[in-house]
Amino acid sequence: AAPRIDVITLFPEFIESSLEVGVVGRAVKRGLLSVQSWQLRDFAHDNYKTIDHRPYGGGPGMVMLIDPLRECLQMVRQADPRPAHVVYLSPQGQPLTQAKVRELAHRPRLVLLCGRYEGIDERLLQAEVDEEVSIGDYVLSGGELAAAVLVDAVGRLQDGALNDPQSAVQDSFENGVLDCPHYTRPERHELGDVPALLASGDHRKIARWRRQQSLGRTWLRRPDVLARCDLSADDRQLLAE
Ligand code: 6GU
Repeated sequence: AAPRIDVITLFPEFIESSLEVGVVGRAVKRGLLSVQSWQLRDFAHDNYKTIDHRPYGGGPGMVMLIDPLRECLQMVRQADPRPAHVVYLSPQGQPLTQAKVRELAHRPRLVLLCGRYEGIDERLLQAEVDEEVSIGDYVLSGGELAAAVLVDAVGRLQDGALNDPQSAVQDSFENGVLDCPHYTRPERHELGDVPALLASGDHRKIARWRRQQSLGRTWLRRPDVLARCDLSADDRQLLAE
């Protein structure tokens, strides 16, 4: 069966609308990936559909209640017999990287918990969440955008999602460094010419040039990424040129 992602959220339309378009929308339509969203409010216990309350200890904002989330998760788990890997999207999580995306893309079942307000009662997180993930060092008003990011990054890696599977291998970060520059027609333009080497047909030289460009712009733009990369002797030579 295709991998399945369940998203627990107060804004299911948000997740659903992002699946109507693009590479991942097509992957879902082709049945390569199944994505289901769940309205947390449906699991509230009162007529007001309460899913949050004021924090113990005082302070601003609201905290999401344990029980609606727990009952929702129970239904989500029951909807498919495969064991679920539960991810909570929050700025306190581990940073999402392409390596993490690849790892999550191999899981048959993901459940994404989207928080709003100040967060979720810590006891629910301790009991039910396998890992906490952040999409970067800035604050969003809720986890939905982060969940959509994760669904997209994981979805495009599913077998058959990309028209050319080679394109996933070429991406920035897939080989540890940033992607090289790209050019298309026309070869000569008011804004500049395409580097002659790319039109030469010399595939060895082209591959070398691209690798050099990748390394060079990683050095300039993301020295942090380059520092964590183990470069070959050839790579070091290319960087030095
Ligand atoms: Cl996963 N959630 C929220 N609310 N803000 C974020 C985030 C997640 N990742 C970065 N900022």
